[in-house]
Amino acid sequence: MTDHAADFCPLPPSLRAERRGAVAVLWLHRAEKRNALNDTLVQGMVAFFDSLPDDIRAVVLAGDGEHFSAGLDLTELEERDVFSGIGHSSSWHRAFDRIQFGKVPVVAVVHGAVVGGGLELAAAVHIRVAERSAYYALPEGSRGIFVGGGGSVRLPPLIGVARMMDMMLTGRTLGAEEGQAIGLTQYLVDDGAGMAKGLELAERIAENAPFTNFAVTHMLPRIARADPAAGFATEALTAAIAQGEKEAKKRLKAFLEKRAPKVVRG
Ligand code: 1HE
Repeated sequence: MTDHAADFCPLPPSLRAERRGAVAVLWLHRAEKRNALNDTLVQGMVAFFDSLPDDIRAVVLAGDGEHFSAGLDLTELEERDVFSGIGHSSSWHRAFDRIQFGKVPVVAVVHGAVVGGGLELAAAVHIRVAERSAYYALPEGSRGIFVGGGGSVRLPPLIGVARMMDMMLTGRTLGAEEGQAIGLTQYLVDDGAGMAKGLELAERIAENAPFTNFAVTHMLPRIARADPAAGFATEALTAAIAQGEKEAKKRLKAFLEKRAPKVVRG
């Protein structure tokens, strides 16, 4: 891959970005510390997602080395008073929110250890691709801490409260096949094939109408959590706005004039 770091904002050495057409690839680039997430790295991700060039339509997030991420950098787990502890956890919430509710859809490619804050990070993206080496754990229990990167909000809808309790209380790890079977990941590929799959998906996503991608990533999760009456009303408004977009009219016309591809079984 060619390095086009100049396309993006300055990043800390623990992050590395590349452009592939309309897709940006962001690498956690701290393999010597198993991509442990320190504050500099987390704030670097905020800067990256906030300043994406307008022509970037999707992002792939991956980890260098043998593991996606070892989670919170435990060397930064200094003694904090309650108030600054809340501030620290909130800073992760804000950072991961920028990914989940950012400008474009994000695909994570995970492999090796996807643990603690690394799993919380993976839970904040829109599509997860796992290589067979991936395994998931929440070692916070054994470290005497608690999830603080939004895991208790984002993981239960993906894997269920009971499974999350089991992982946190007993240290149980899930393998890549288990993660795929329970819907934590959407794609499972052989080791080494994750980036190609992630790029293929991101390139497909980048072709969608930008408003549809916005509606799917920003509106759908909120509608899904709303009470049904508010959900139906919000869905109707979102649908009406989407169909009023020039891009939708162009795409519908192309289909009706037999210029657009049919839906075929993949
Ligand atoms: C680290 C970290 C880290 C590795 N913080 N430095 N996360 C954990 O409890 C997971 C802790 N890490 C591990 O269990 C293992 O490192 C791995 C299974 C991920 C990888 O094992 P391995 O054998 O490939 O690597 P290693 O020899 O254990 O680690 C290599 C180096 O990375 C070593 O540093 P070195 O200077 O001795 O070479 C490790 O100290 C360093 N390293 N993981 C800091 N996490 C917002 S709340 C979220 C709460 C959490 O995320 S809790 C979960 C924390």
